Amino acid sequence: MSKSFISLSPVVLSVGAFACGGTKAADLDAPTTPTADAVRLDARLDAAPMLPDATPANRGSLLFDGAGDFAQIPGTAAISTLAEVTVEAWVKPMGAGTTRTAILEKPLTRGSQFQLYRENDARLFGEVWGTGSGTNPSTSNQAKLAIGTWSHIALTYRLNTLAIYVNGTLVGSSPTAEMSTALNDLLVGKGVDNTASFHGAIDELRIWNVARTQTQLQQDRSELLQGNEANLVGYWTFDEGSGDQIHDKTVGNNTGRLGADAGPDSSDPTWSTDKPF
Ligand SMILES: [Ca+2]
Ligand SMILES: [Ca+2]
Repeated sequence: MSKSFISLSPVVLSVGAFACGGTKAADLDAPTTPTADAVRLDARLDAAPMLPDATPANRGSLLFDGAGDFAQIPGTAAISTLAEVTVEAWVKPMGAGTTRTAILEKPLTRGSQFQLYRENDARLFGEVWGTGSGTNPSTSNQAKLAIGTWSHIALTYRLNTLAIYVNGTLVGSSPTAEMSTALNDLLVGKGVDNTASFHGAIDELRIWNVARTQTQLQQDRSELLQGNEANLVGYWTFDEGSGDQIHDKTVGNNTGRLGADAGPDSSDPTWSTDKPF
């Protein structure tokens, strides 16, 4: 019987013990110490490369160059025809950060159904527009979106009240007109006007058909979702890593695209392995 045979199999050892005639079965209950072979096996396992996570295989985000990069998501009824809404994402601004930059906008013919942007002094701004000219309530806050740091941002609207959050903290709230809706496409990384395109990374874009509570935002912001959560009507994780499409993990299956057209173009954001959590 070989040494390695004994070290790897106590059951076989009991057979071998009688075969060898020198060991009682009771000795098998005694504490054992690693054999040299077992130690070498452990060493090989320790040296083996780590396998990547199975699901999702390679998470990441989208990186916008601040020179026109954007993504566009079809304005389906599921993300447009809403009495309430929550829009949330993770953002990591880069560059000088001294100009007003769009983060996302769901435009109306005039104004925005909802919009989030970073003001030139780094404050987060949110807007929801009602019907009628000049009705463009907005809210702002003193919490600034730091350059080079991931921040979770959220906008909620319910019963003529708009609120915005940074990292789960309520940083602004104001009364609004009733939110207008339209089946216009959602723009990510750029706005329709008065804003520069976003420079930095964006990830984990989520749209809900209810105004989520602060507690809900805090609980889920650093957790991946399944896509089948109640009231979740759009969920883009930006984990594709290649190609021109961004996939919605909800039943809506609302596939968006990078840039100005369905193929590679100069306004495509680039895939990044950076991610907020
Ligand atoms: Ca991601
Ligand atoms: Ca494209």
